[in-house]
Amino acid sequence: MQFQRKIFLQDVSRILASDYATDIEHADTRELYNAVSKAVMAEAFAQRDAHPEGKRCGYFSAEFLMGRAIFNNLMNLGILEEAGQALASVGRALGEFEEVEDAALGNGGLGRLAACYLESAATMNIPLDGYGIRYRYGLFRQTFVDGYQHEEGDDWLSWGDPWSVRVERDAVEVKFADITVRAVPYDMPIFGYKNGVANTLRLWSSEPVQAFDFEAFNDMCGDRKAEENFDATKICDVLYPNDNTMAGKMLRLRQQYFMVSASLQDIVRKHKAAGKGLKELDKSYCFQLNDTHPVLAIPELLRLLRLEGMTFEEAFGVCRKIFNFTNHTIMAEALEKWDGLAIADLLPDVYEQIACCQQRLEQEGLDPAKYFIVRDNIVHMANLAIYVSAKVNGVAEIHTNILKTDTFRDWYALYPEKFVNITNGITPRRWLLLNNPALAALIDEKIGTGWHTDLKQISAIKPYIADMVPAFRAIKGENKKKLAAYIKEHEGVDIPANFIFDVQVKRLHEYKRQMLNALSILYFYYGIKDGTIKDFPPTAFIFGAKAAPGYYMAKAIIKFINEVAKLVNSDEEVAPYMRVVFVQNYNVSYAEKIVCAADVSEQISMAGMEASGTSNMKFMLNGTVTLGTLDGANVEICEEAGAENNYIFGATVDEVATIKRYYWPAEIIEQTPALKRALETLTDGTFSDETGSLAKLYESLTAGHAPDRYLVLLDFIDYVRVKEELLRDYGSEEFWKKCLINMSAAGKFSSDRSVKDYAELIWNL
Ligand code: 26W
Repeated sequence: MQFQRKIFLQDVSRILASDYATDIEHADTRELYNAVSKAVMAEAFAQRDAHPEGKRCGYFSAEFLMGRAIFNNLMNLGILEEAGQALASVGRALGEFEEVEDAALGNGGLGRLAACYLESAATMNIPLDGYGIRYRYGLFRQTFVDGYQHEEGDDWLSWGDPWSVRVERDAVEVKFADITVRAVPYDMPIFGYKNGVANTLRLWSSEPVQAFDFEAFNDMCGDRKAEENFDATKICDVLYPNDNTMAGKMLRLRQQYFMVSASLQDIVRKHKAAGKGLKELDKSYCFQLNDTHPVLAIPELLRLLRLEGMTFEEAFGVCRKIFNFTNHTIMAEALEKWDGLAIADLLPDVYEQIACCQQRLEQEGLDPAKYFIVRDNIVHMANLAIYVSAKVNGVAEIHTNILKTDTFRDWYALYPEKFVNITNGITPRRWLLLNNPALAALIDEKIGTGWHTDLKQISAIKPYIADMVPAFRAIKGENKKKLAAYIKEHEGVDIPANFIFDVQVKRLHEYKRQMLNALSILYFYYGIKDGTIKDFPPTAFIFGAKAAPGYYMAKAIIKFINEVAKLVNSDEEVAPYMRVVFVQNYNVSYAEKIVCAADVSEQISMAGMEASGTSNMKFMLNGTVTLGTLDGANVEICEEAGAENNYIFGATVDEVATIKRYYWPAEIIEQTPALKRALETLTDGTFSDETGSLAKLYESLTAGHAPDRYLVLLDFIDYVRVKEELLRDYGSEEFWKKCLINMSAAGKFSSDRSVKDYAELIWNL
């Protein structure tokens, strides 16, 4: 984008005057943020390139975890420096916008992946648009009170939403059995990196069909209308904070239908208005279903096409060409199943299409024990998606293999050609250029800038690795100082910047095994205290994670780690060796600060459980070694960078399968006194916990008919062995080279590569 300082400042001043009755000198941060953003939006619109004709893909997702837009947008428009200088020239600073709230319309990996894909598609000039929900409140804000997680509403719109445009003319009505609501789209441009491309993220907001009915309100019997108003806006009120667990709530079903119905009605209407026939809809569009959350799109499109006069078979044929399905987890509790009666009650016409799909499946004469969409009145959304989709994909090689051989093995036997793997990726713009400009500049200096949009080129850094170590260390050191200062300010904990930064940041889940990390910390702590561990390399153990508000064990683990932190950080004897901090409200913006400052990337899920992981890729790209299991994309990270340059431990997927059959952790505990000691802190009064949640945690690991579901205790010994080896390697020339080898081998994990794979293998764009 062309940038002229004078015009830019004039635009900002004019918006400040018209919208806020203020000027650059007096505007508060929020006012200035809105004015700057709107000025850039208007200019980007004025300078936009013509929209390319041709087939487009719609990425249907209940979540888009966009984070903060302003810095990324200025960067991608190529005006980050200029805008910063312009503001500085009038006594303001871009840095002020560090306060701006993230758009956290997603939970974790699945939502952030959608955001990376939109950015990469725009940068690769692939016509991909996102479709989702404009939640009034995003993922909750997390604080800790006495070590327990507290949740508050995430009022992200209080900062304004200058990057979205409300498109009144595209509003549609969405009908439920009991109520009709109006869906109004808000379009957010997704700018490609310095290429003039803007794709769209279209987020739907629900509103009452009629404007407020004052007469009905005055007339006290007007209850029905009042209720309608209430229900309509409620649909988009808040993002469900569950990650990996299905809750069969009617409101969630409404959200899912609302989003896909609005998107498809809009698309069908536009297609018809362009004078094209609906039998050719798949020539103009294809849709990617981001997990099962948007799978109601299938029966909804069937319904819409039949309303237009197509037969079921004709409509089914279109759907089978147009839809594709991505699975993001194999956890049984995450696979969505809806009560058929609930769907039939709320959406009778949609349910009818689901029933027709089931009937069609039955007519194929397949084994009904293996192939069903509706069984015992339960609708299995993944089965519906697989049956009707053209392509089904997993998100890392190991994950796709598990889908083929286990989770969906019967479907794979039936449709082997449907299943493909597309390994996840991350955008190197946000996750290196933006969050780690000094390291990016160092790479540019050695190999030029081609890697910005072709990450494979980063391998050209290999010959320079030995020379780069001092500069790399200096950059990492600076990033660590900044993070330490930020943590001091926000968490009140002192982290010496010369300590090793050992980091585990991701959603809190038992399968991700934050507990394993926590127990190892106690093991080191007591080892240092009783002298069995000598010269422990000074390490700061850093955690960040939100727990779903209803996930009891996850919240207990947060409490436990906060208690461990309190114990360690208040012990002067171990102060030279360790610190522990659990940062509050971990989000995209916090991740940007953490990822560039980490020395160790903890990716320690039980093998087979983490579909891919994407933070593992972010750390790798920023020159961090992985301490991890052979799970998800860790496997491919080792293939690319060499297992010898990472720290791998624990049972493999095959071992997990055999061990689980006879697993009994009591023996392990008895044979490992140091582990026993760490575990007993959960019950022996070391920590205060009036809720009894720590005792429950102890129970889940040691008691019941299936203790320690995720093999924390089984992998413990190997984990601490490899972890100690890593910490003792730290600081050697060899160690720094490992960091840089990982960075140089991260090419595969660009989401540019992922979206190109989708475009080629699935979307045929
Ligand atoms: C119905 C409730 C629910 C909500 C979210 C079920 C499942 C989910 C997601 C599938 C959870 C998720 O984010 N999965 C993660 O997806 C990432 C992107 O593919 C992967 O990298 C992670 O390994 C996977 O856990």
